[in-house]
Amino acid sequence: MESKPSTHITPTPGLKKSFAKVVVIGDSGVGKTSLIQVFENNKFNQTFKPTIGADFSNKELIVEDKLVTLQIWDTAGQERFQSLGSAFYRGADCCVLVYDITNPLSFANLNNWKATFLTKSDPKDPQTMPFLILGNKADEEGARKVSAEETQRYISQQDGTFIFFETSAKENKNIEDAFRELVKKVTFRQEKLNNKILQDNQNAEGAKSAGQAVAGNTSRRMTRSTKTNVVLDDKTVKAAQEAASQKRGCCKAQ
Ligand SMILES: Nc1nc2c(ncn2[C@@H]2O[C@H](COP(=O)(O)OP(=O)(O)OP(=O)(O)O)[C@@H](O)[C@H]2O)c(=O)[nH]1
Ligand SMILES: [Mg+2]
Repeated sequence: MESKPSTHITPTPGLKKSFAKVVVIGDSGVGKTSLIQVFENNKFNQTFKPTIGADFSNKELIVEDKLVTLQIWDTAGQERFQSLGSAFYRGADCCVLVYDITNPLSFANLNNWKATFLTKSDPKDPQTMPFLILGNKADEEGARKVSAEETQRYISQQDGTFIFFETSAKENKNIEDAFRELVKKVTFRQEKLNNKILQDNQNAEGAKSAGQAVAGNTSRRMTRSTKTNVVLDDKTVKAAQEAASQKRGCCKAQ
């Protein structure tokens, strides 16, 4: 595995920053490396040099009010490297699935790639994991074997978040647009997951404070929970009261 040079944007003051790990997978020869190189450096290479293991590089993009650093993992499509998977996939925020519109087998294999990705990356919330599907080599219209409708049909049968673009690394077609759409989905998901973590923490803190308050020293504890902005609903208070009374019951019995 090798790390490639990063492409940087000088940040404007006030711009929020975020980070996303992007894993690019698909059969060997579909154009994963080519798409990434065109996206990052606008360079297309006609010669096929299969990726060994995986490479990663950083690319910065400004999307809406955020400067997003994409850490893009370019993985090898060749079968002999598949046992290396987990380390590259772990912690991914999204997945780019690439097929070649002139190669039906590469399209048929998308489902296996997707399943492997979900198994190896083991995300917290697999249902909301964003997938970007790229039907590459769209410049080879005469040799097309997979229609856009077929891909749309495949997507309509899947659960989850899918974006689809036909791209050409050779003609630099749709690549940046596709990544921008992906970043929007990733950012949206990250915000939702962060809010959920925040909410869970607040609920836990709220239940803890309520339990302590009911167990004794009510006024001091309630002041503390007010300070941390914890809003206690009736259910939480009741659960805390029950927990506190059970604790007292247990202690009395001893
Ligand atoms: N016509 C055409 N050829 C392309 C396009 N993208 C890639 N290629 C060619 O397809 C071949 C394979 O491209 P790569 O990007 O190396 O494929 P890969 O998916 O990274 O393959 P592995 O690293 O083995 O997994 C190369 O010869 C590229 O020049 C495209 O959009 N159009
Ligand atoms: Mg490659």
